[in-house]
Amino acid sequence: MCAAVATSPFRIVHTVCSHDCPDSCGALVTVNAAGRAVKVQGDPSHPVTQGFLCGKVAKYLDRVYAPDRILYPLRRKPGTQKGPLPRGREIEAFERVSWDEALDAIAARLKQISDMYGPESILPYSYAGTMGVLGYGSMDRRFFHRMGASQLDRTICSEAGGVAWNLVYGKKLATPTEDFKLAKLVLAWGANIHGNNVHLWPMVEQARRNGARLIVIDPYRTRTAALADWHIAIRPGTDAALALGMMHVILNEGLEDRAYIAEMTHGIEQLAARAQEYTPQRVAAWTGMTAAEVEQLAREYATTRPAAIRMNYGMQRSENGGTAARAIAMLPALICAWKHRGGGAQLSTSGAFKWDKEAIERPDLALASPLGRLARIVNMSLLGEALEEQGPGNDEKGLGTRDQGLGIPVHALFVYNSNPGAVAPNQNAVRRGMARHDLFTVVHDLFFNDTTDYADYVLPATTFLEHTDIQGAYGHYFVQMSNQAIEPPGDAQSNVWLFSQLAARMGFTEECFHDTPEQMIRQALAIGEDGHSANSGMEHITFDDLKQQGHVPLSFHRDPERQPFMPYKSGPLATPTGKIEFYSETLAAQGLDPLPAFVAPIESRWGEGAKSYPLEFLGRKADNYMNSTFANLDGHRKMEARTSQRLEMHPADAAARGISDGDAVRVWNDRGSLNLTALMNGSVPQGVVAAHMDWAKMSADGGNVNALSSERLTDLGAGATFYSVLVEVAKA
Ligand SMILES: Nc1nc2c(c(=O)[nH]1)N[C@H]1C(S)=C(S)[C@@H](COP(=O)(O)OP(=O)(O)OC[C@H]3O[C@@H](n4cnc5c(=O)[nH]c(N)nc54)[C@H](O)[C@@H]3O)O[C@H]1N2
Ligand SMILES: Nc1nc2c(c(=O)[nH]1)N[C@H]1C(S)=C(S)[C@@H](COP(=O)(O)OP(=O)(O)OC[C@H]3O[C@@H](n4cnc5c(=O)[nH]c(N)nc54)[C@H](O)[C@@H]3O)O[C@H]1N2
Ligand code: SF4
Ligand SMILES: [Mo]
Repeated sequence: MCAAVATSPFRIVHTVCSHDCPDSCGALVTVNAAGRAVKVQGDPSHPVTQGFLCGKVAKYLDRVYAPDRILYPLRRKPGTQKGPLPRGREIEAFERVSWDEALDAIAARLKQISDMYGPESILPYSYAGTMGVLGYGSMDRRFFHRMGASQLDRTICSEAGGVAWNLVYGKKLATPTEDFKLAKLVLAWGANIHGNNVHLWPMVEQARRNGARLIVIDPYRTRTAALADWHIAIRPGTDAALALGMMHVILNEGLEDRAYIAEMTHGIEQLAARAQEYTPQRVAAWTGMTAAEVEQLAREYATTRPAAIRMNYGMQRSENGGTAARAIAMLPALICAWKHRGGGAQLSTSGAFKWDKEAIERPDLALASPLGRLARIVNMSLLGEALEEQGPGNDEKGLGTRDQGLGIPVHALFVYNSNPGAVAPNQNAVRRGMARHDLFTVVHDLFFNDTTDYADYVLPATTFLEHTDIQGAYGHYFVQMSNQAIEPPGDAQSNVWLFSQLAARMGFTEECFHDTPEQMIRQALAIGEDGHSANSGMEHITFDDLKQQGHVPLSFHRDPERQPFMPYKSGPLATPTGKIEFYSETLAAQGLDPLPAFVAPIESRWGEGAKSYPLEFLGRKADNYMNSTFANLDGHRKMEARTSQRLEMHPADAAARGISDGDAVRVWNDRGSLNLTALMNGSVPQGVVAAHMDWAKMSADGGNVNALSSERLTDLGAGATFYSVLVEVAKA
């Protein structure tokens, strides 16, 4: 792909958009003779990218060449306070140092902390700033395992739904994205396709041209909902009730596929008994729908072939979101939507990518750490608790985080690929923790943000144009090579480089710390003597082919027309019974309900807290940012201006509080408070208010939506509950 026309002064390099998005687009970067990227475009030969990028990444050079990119390692000036710094003037709190100085000092401090408090007092904090296999988790994992640092349970996004899906199906496989074009009914369930997963949209449009209907189940009127045939503005956290109500109707009306159920599933009798409790009337009372609507949805779903559900992670960031996802995941099994090409469901395709994780992460290195074993695990969704409750003076409370209770306070926080100051729940607790004077904090990122304000060292990171990586996806079935297109600006360095350098400074002598990105890509692919990958589904892939072709489908998706991939059409599955599990012995053994049930979230209109805080708050993602990424760029902010710093309200809730459109309002709960401007645009049902994620430091009062979110965890997977939040609102 690096081939260029002989006479052209331009090179075109195949890269992969590494942002945390299901689409993992193939992106072609045009580089001029001076080595500057001049254009980024979607790969037209990639069947899912189809030659276009989303609005955020189409403007990517604004990010790559942003004048405020961090270009050099920085050390906090002595005497400066940790905490919010005025935007644009962050640099005043730091002084430039060389990489050598920074690496020596960081390694020395980490050693000291490890010796004094034990290595588990060091907490790495990372998520999916890059989804590249190397950048997401490779040299960093080796480094922290070898050191004996705490392990991080990466629960902030998709754990509840992931655990739920695996309980039902054993493995995260899904209807191929391209096949949605064959559906006659698409149910977007807690899935903002147009905003978050835009490369599915052309498939949905094609399906609709062939007569398909699009139904959106989302409390918020997203761009997707606005374009739907039917938008069901379900009340937050009530999806399990709706799914069970649909089962009730399907089973009572005999719309299920009995042969498939008998052959492929486990526990139908128990599920049917449970579903009997969920009459359309009861479901209507919880969800805010009418009983007739519940019936209509169930009938339409069960009688249309092929029917495809795009469930995304929105509905599972709720207290009982695991069960909701589990119940929804069962629907296609009940009617055997998996039997028809273009039917089924997609939560994630990630289970199909079998990288050699042992080789790239090297958990065995933990045996060489001072601990001599794998370290404790800290849940990233409890960062505030982990930092606050374990701080000095709180030691008598003892025992670590809720996860393991090892009783070792966190003394060093190493942040990369994430911006916890903006994205982690209970922001005020997180920030109190990060402001601890005795906490040593390193942040590796591209811009000054809500987290760098608390750093002792800020290190400059690279964009996907500036390093080499390999990537899978959670919304398609292609392995892709991302080639380095340009030199990093200033002294910016990749994650792989950073952790291999730090390993040397720590005196780690294992060979693997010298591995180059190419060697690590070969390890991830488990390239054997014959040049082919030994990973299941990748056996046909060679390093050179991948390098040359840019993207290669997984083996089962090579010839979709003649051999379409239809997961779960036949068994056996990777569940304990080998079947699709309606009833889970695994959950029963843990003392949990083996069947799905609707339990109202504690933070919902049915909870005690609703007396003081009667409104359900959705702190949602912005269509034009990627979580907190891009919010610092003017062009992206302009695209987001309509809803930026707004509190979207239903006119009845506003009127009850004497609030008019455009009024300054305060929204608060026990955890925090935000000042926003009321916006009545028909986006939310009564009882629900919504605001978009921004940088805390971009707002007048220095907080974002996570000032309101809680550290309560989901029912399955111990994930974050960003969408189970109660608030009150008043005119400011
Ligand atoms: N533009 C853009 N794209 C993104 C991102 C971004 O920030 N911006 N983030 C990326 C990331 S990290 C992820 S994980 C993916 C996936 O992202 P999703 O999980 O799909 O994203 P969300 O927008 O959080 O949730 C989808 C929808 O669920 C709705 N929702 C909230 N609560 C409920 C509920 O109780 N029930 C139902 N039915 N719906 C509910 C929300 O209003 C939202 O419109 O998107 C990725 N793509
Ligand atoms: N209220 C609310 N909170 C949420 C959500 C929500 O919907 N509502 N969504 C949640 C979800 S689903 C997720 S996934 C999380 C996402 O949370 P994060 O993973 O923290 O996502 P981002 O905000 O995109 O921050 C990623 C950071 O990594 C940096 N980065 C990018 N590439 C690299 C690299 O190669 N190296 C290094 N060192 N850094 C890099 C970026 O500049 C950016 O600052 O947020 C969660 N928080
Ligand atoms: S953010 Fe998603 S849609 Fe946009 S370019 Fe990246 S992978 Fe594609
Ligand atoms: Mo996410």
